[in-house]
Amino acid sequence: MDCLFCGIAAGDIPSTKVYEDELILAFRDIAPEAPCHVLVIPKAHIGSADEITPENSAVVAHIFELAPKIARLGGADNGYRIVTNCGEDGCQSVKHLHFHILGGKKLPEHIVS
Ligand code: DGP
Repeated sequence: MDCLFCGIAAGDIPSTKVYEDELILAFRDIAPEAPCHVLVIPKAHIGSADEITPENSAVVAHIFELAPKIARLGGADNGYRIVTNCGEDGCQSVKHLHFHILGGKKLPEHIVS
């Protein structure tokens, strides 16, 4: 499968790592929209939020358990926002489940402008 984030998870494509363990990788977004803009991915391929199932959802819980630590490591020390885009209307551009952790500044109140 030709997947950019699988390539990053495997270390074949370079990224700026923020956190890694056996299940997940967190790395800085290539086009940051906030001082802290970290992407958190499961290492095992899941296409999007649409593909989360009872069989693979433990890694999603793991990501949310680690989110406070990853946010702090990424530079968000006064709160943060977690976003996942899904599908066409959600403007998902990379078809590997990822959570944006955004912070390091006061974010816009409205997510949809
Ligand atoms: P989304 O639109 O939710 O699918 O977000 C995909 C994000 O991935 C987008 O904010 C830019 C980021 N991105 C795309 N290609 C790369 C890359 O090669 N390296 C890194 N670090 N981020 C990337």
